[in-house]
Amino acid sequence: MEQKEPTVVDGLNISDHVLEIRHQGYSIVEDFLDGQAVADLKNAFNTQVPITEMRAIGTDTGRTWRAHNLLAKTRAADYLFLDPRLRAIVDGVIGKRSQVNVTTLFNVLPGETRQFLHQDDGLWPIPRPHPPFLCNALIALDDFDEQNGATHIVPYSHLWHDRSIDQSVATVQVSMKAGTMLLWEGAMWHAGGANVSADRERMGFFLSHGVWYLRPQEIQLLSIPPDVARQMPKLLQRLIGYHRFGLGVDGRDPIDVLNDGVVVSPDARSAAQWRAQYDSQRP
Ligand SMILES: O=C(O)CCC(=O)C(=O)O
Repeated sequence: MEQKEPTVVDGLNISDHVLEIRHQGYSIVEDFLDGQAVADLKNAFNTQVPITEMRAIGTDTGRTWRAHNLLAKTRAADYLFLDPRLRAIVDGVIGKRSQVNVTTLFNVLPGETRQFLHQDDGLWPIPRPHPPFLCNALIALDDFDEQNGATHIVPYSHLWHDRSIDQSVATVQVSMKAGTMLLWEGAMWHAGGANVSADRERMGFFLSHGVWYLRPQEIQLLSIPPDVARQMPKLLQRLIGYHRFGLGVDGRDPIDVLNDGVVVSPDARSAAQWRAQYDSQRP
């Protein structure tokens, strides 16, 4: 059988990562960001982004700070969504024309407890088995290790369509250096770990993509005001939901409508006007 050439983007073997995600549920891209990029993101997040305490997914200590809806709050991360390596992996896992599902910055402080194991695709009531429809990426902005609560994952569990999880199942904790990206298929069971370190925070940037035809968890079209969306590069506008689909907005490309605010087709006229035109053209 003829071997297909692997897809390589900016030196990264995309085919390998896509196959790993399909096969074992996750994959790890080392050195996805360099030290300067990590420092810039941390600085932007520490100074620009309003944070809330998260009490959910089995934790109620308030020791996790979270900011969602990041694309409404900072421009510092736009380029990550456009990164050709990330785009190629997402395309390979869930297909082309995906959209942003969730954007989250989190910082897990010492004293935080472990989350319960959960599947991110469980929010959509779609019977299993189903094709993968979420591709998640988590970029470490601090070194993650067992002390500060590195993410727990259950490899291969994205294929467990016929059983619910036993919360005491064996997990793997993903230790990774700042700048590394962990990717996983939305059906894989995972959980944030307990931060038992004395004084080490664990900051991460979570970007989740979904297929373009399901409602994203964060309604990007509402969460990001049009004034903000207008400043974005066109590809990012498509990714937050201004994608071409069916009739668009009265037949127009949603990006044209974002730019000019015209929601009624310029060709549209009342039936009386159309009738008058037909009548005037009648021989
Ligand atoms: O803390 C982590 O590493 C993962 C967090 C997570 O899965 C979540 O908050 O849904």
